[in-house]
Amino acid sequence: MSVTPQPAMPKCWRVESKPHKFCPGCGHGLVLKCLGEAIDELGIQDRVVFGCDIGCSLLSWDFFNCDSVQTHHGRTTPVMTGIKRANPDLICIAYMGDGGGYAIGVGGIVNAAARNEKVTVILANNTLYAMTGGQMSPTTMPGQKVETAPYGRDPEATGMPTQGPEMIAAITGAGAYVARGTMANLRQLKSYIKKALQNQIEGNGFSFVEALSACPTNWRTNAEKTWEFIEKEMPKYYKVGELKNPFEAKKEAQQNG
Ligand SMILES: Cc1ncc(C[n+]2csc(CCOP(=O)(O)OP(=O)(O)O)c2C)c(N)n1
Ligand code: SF4
Repeated sequence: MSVTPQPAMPKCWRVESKPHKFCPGCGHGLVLKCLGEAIDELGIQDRVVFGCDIGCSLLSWDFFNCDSVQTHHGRTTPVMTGIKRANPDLICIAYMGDGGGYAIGVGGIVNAAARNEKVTVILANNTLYAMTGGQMSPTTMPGQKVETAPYGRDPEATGMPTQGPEMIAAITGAGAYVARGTMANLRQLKSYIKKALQNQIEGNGFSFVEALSACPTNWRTNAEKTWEFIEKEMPKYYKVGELKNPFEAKKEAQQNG
């Protein structure tokens, strides 16, 4: 009898909710795969509370075999902060899009970051409001055509794209972990997410990872153009790398005696 090979899934993924509900080619599934593998490797599934926002991220409400909560738009960080403060042994993960995190939820993120709350925020930046049909978001790039800017984003009228990790790195104290990864480099993205979780496990401070993510449906791109956008267009405005790494800082301090 032949056995149909099954795709490898993280152990903490909820098999009953797969195949998932994202569009083909969507970046959310890849970011959540990195998160799932990081949870597995750290052995923290029983301690995780996963919170997702409104927007396409909410399609992950039943993604994991972990305690999960779906919040009002932009309110995931404060909800996770409350749960963490009530039970510091839990590992609280807030998952959202750029609209939820940098527009309607920016107050939640900025204040949690400024207080160095010991939660982990993972934000999928796909440069627009995807779930509602592709409107301009804070991370839409200059010249990028979206539903509410059909001639392209004009920075004179609407400003330059929000640089989330750069902003959060500037306002967090010692012990914060801040990075920007991309779905074009999943190994690296997973390592950033793993460090962001490890940082929470050690109780060092706020942890934040932005992931450059694709929305082929609203970008109206085929597979080739999607990769071109992710690999060539997004890095023009969004630099991939670690901005704050308390593990490195600790190592350097030890080396310097
Ligand atoms: C308070 C409030 N305002 C507006 C909306 C409508 N709304 C639902 S999803 C969404 C955009 C989500 O965009 P983003 O957070 O970037 O996530 P994505 O869908 O791109 O993953 C908006 C504006 C809402 N649900 N609640
Ligand atoms: S609309 Fe975009 S972000 Fe939403 S599920 Fe589809 S591809 Fe993903």
